[in-house]
Amino acid sequence: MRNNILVLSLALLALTVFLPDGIAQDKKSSGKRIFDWEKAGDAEGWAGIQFEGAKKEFPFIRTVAQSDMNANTGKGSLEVSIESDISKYEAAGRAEKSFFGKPEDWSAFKKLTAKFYLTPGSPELEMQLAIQTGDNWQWKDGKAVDGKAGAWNEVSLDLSGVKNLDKVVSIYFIVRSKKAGFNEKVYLDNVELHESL
Ligand SMILES: [Ca+2]
Repeated sequence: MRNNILVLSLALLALTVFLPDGIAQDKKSSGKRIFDWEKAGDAEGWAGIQFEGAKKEFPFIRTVAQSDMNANTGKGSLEVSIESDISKYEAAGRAEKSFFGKPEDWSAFKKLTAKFYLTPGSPELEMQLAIQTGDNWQWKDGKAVDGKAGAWNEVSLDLSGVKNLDKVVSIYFIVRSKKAGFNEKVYLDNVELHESL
């Protein structure tokens, strides 16, 4: 019996020490992770802006792809490539994931968070999360956050008071430039839902 306990303790110790980073971080997280981009080549349904009409307002996202260049959790993230035109000062880019056809129920949650990485030397960029809910696709966006270059930053969206949260039809990651004219890659990772603010 004592031997069994010893073996079990050693096994648990080994697990704690040798657990891969991603799994260890899962244990520490307080939220429910909904996007992590850990599978090579899998953007998890995310894309650059899809609606032709909205492209006038959000013209800068060129490509969106899973990447192993930078990660906040695990080894992968979503690489969002942006190309800003000098003539479109303060316009924004938008990456998105549609749940249309299979809406998500987020009614148990109060906050949505995501981490984004700006490369060292990145121009000043501002990030914002947004969602659409219900049959009339009601738009709700969060507070815009100034990103710090060379660091992971957090952006969040307060879900309390959002109507039709049991029917989330889309989620958006918005990038806005305060300076015109640049080519840049921004990394998005660790998108989580939280039960408290
Ligand atoms: Ca990840």
